[in-house]
Amino acid sequence: MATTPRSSESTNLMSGADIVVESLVRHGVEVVFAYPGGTSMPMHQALTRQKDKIRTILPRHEQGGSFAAQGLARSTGKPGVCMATSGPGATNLVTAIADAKLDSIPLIAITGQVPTPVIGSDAFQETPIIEVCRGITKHHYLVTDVEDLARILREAFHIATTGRPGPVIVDIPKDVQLSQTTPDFDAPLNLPGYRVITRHAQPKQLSQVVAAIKRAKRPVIYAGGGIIASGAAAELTKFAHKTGIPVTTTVMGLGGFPADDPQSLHFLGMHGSVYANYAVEACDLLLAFGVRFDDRVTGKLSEFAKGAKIVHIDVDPSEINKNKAAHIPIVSDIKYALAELNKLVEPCDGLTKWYDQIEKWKQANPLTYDKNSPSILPQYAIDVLWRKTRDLDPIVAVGVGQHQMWAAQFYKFRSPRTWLSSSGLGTMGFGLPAAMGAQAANPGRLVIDIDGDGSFQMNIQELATCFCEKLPVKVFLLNNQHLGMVVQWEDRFHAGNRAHTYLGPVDDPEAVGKGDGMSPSRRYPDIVAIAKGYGAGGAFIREKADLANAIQEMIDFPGAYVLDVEVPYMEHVLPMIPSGMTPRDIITK
Ligand SMILES: Cc1ncc(C[n+]2csc(CCOP(=O)(O)OP(=O)(O)O)c2C)c(N)n1
Ligand SMILES: [Mg+2]
Repeated sequence: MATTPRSSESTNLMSGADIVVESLVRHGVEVVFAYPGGTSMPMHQALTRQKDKIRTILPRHEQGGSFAAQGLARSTGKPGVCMATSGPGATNLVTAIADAKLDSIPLIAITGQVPTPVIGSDAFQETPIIEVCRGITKHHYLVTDVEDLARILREAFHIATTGRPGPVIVDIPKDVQLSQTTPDFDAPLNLPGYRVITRHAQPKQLSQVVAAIKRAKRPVIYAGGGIIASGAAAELTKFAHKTGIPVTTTVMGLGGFPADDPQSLHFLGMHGSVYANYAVEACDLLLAFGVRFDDRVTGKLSEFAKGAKIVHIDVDPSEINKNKAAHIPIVSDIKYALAELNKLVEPCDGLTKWYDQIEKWKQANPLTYDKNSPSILPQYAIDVLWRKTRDLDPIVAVGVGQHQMWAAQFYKFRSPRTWLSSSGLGTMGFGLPAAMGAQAANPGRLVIDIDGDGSFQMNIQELATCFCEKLPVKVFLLNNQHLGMVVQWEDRFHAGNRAHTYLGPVDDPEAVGKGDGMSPSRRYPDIVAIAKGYGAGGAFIREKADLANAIQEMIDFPGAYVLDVEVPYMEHVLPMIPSGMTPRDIITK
């Protein structure tokens, strides 16, 4: 098919850099997060030529840009695109690429590389980024010929977005960006080893599932990120309502089933609800949909759902029987499988006893906290935030740590793609840039980053991007002045010995565990001053009575805003099943 010339009026010749940008346009990319440097400048120049079609956002750190691309991808389901220069620019993308791999997020990372004649010579800003990323990408390319470029970018989008999604890195030497050719944007894909046979559950397999459901007395649905990735939340909800089977989700699956639905058991695993973990332990049928039996979910694998028949449906065949053998293994897109099952299943009868048991567990061990605490407990803060914002349909991003788990417990997510969490890799610093990317992709929507002070400070520089790019992200900072999650492990497993988990000056008593457990007398750093320095709004609160109004002010503020909430640091995320243990070892106090 003929292509539109961009670099030259009289011929179809285009530079490699223009081919890259034109490919992005043709794949429907509207926003890229790109930080320039010597070897990527031609692509930035090309981006300016298509600025009416693609918004280029300059993050303040490549890691921020790559997590912003993830925020876009996670909130929309479309592939996120980030770009960096060679060497340090490229290595700054590595964490977000690894993160996207573990959470199956479609991410296209485009890097500049030193010119092909000097590759391998330790040239200035040369790193073999493809070698670095080999084990953490779904696929990777070093483009050595401009003739391949248009096809490779097609392949990159195809691979990132089909089957089980994931990150693809495309490394493009500067001379390839500058070379000219007549591109064929419709060149056939050359992927002999990658065939997306649309994987569909077979009728025979589905009837096995239906039969298993009929026989079950204590069934549980264990639903994961696959539900979100395949857009199957509606099918899952219909399936659960039709059969009456209770649903627990993974952290990645939050929003895949409404948390305020009476059939919801909330999330399971290390910090999941007691009743979800007990239900999975006691169930006789485990319907594992779009999950990977991660160790944070299973604890001691051999004990996990020990007495249950396991149905495992996943699009990625390598997940089947990886950690846990399935009695009915099915390789299928979960949306398709659920839609087909919904035609076949009937209401399960005889679940009354099972629900009575679950209700007893719920009554005995609800997700709760000390409502009489004089200070703002982080759980309370999230509970109030949820009540004040739930009808505004916000997107919520989080950092990693206690605040993340409390957000998962107390913000009751109702719909997919409203919860953005670095789950598999657990990357601190994810929250603010992910929120920023979600905001860029969802203008006008309320986007909140529920963050911890440690995590927030890992990508705090993105406040500048939020201000300069007019992305009115709201940071709800649960500031305990500590690396709270590590403090919790110190308390539980190391007799409370503080080992570099206090975020204030080393001569403060808290640095050696001599604080009062509430809040250090001087707070560090001055978060509101930093926020204002970046041009954002900000306020500090420590009184319960001020919380609701402060949240309202945050929402009403026209731009980016940081609400610095003082929370005590002695609070632990409960329940907790210590690593490698079972629901019988659950800690609830
Ligand atoms: C990049 C990175 N470094 C270290 C860790 C280990 N880690 C997990 S949670 C945590 C503490 C997080 O502190 P903060 O963001 O303040 O959250 P809090 O637990 O206090 O709510 C640390 C250090 C991590 N997950 N990611
Ligand atoms: Mg903290």
